[in-house]
Amino acid sequence: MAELPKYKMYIDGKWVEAASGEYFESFNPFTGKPWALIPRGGADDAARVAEAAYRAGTKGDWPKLKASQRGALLRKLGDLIARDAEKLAQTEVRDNGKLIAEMGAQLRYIPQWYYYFGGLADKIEGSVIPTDKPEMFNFTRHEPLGPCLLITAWNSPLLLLAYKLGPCLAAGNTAIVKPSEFTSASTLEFAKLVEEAGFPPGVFNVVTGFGNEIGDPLVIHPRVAKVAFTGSERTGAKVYERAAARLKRVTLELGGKSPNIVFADADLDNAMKGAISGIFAATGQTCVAGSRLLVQESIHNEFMDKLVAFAKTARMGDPSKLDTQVGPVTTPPQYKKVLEYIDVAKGEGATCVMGGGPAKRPECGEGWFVEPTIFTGVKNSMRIAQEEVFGPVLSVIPFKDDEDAIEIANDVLYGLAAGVWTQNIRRAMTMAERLQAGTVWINTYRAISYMTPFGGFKHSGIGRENGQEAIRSYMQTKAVWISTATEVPNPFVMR
Ligand code: TXE
Repeated sequence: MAELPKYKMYIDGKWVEAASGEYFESFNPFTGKPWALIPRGGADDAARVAEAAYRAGTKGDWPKLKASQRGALLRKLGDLIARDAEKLAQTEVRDNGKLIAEMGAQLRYIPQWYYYFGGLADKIEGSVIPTDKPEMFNFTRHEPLGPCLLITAWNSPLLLLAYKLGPCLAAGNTAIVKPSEFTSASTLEFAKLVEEAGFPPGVFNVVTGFGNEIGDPLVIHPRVAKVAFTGSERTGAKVYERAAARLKRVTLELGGKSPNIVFADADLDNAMKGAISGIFAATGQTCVAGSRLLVQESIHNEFMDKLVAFAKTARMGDPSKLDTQVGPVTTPPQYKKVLEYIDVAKGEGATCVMGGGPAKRPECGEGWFVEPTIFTGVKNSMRIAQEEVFGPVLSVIPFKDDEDAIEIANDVLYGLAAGVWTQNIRRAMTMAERLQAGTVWINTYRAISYMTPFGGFKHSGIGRENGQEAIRSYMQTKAVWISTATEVPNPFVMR
């Protein structure tokens, strides 16, 4: 068998192997076979990259750059991503099995993050405070935090990175990126573009490996000032705890169990497409998946007939083909988890009206495919209604009226997103106000933008990414006092 291509990590402007010299395999979810070798970083690599990122943030060219020069570098990086969007998208598809149609669109959109935050870099202004102290000039500066650890998940590696890296570098920090061990290749390809854009060495670094081997040593490393994390609730809580003990800044973007609510007065054809895009797009592997479909009782049967008929037409198969609609699940543990949840739902007494197991179709080859699955008769107290599956499994829960919908929708630990389908503006506005979620979509689903804050209520996370407020979470405020008095007054009394 031909030897697999070997990737290198990017530390301090150099392409390096792990200190151990070890590699691990990255798999293609469509073929189920390994296609690349990724360096297996560990504690020594963590120490090395943390020092490099600290050095680059305190000495050398980066801290000397003006904010507009940082912005120009980010915009140049945006241009390079636009140039190589297709190639990067193909790498992501090979690694995470998501559709080329979806990853291509994402990659063509990602440059906007670097243009937007590049533009924001030189618009971060402090203020002059008309202090009540006599003979005193008082102003504020907004300064970077230092090395930021950006930990990403496997579902959309470069998009999740853009959420973090744009504001991180615009604010003048340095970055250490730790992509998921399942999908490291696209971030390593991306590092080549950062190098080409001309960022000084050590400003942007990528290390690869497993969470407990290189992720944790970085989370607790004294040089790391902030951790920005996207992943599971469980790992997020661990990262939070480990970082809190060392008083680090943390932002967390975790999972969800988002309600997608269809009222009887909705345009039912549109609502049906919204339900599909909420759960079967990206094979359900998205943090905002509308995995709890709440349908008003009076239209339940009519709506379900429409939904099932449409869902049955979904084309499964090779994610690198443009007309494929449902691809494989990204990882073997995820495949196992999704199938286990299907069994849990059956055991709990939910009715499986579609799918309900592995997809053994010829077009699915040896890949990790699960049939698009729909359960009706789900009670909100069931595990299948409360826990994140992160796969193509939809739980349908009937509701009576507006109050009932709100109660069911909010009765969950998560609060990342919610969808509402109605033609009544008063109802839409009430829902927007009362749903406990960081994002509420009315008559649409899965819309995101670099301009719009994104993040979770409750267990879905801490802090917000995207939009102008994101940059503040990568900065700290310093107050500067300058005395214009000719004499220092009584030194024993506070001024
Ligand atoms: O996530 P993890 P996994 C959910 C989804 C899925 C589950 C598991 O429900 O089934 O998470 O996925 C790094 N210190 N989401 O196992 O473990 C790890 O290497 C520091 C929701 O991939 O949370 C990877 O880079 N880092 C999610 C990242 O954390 C550690 C998207 C995420 O891994 C670490 C993906 C440690 N101790 C999965 N342990 C979303 N919010 O969209 C692991 N990591």
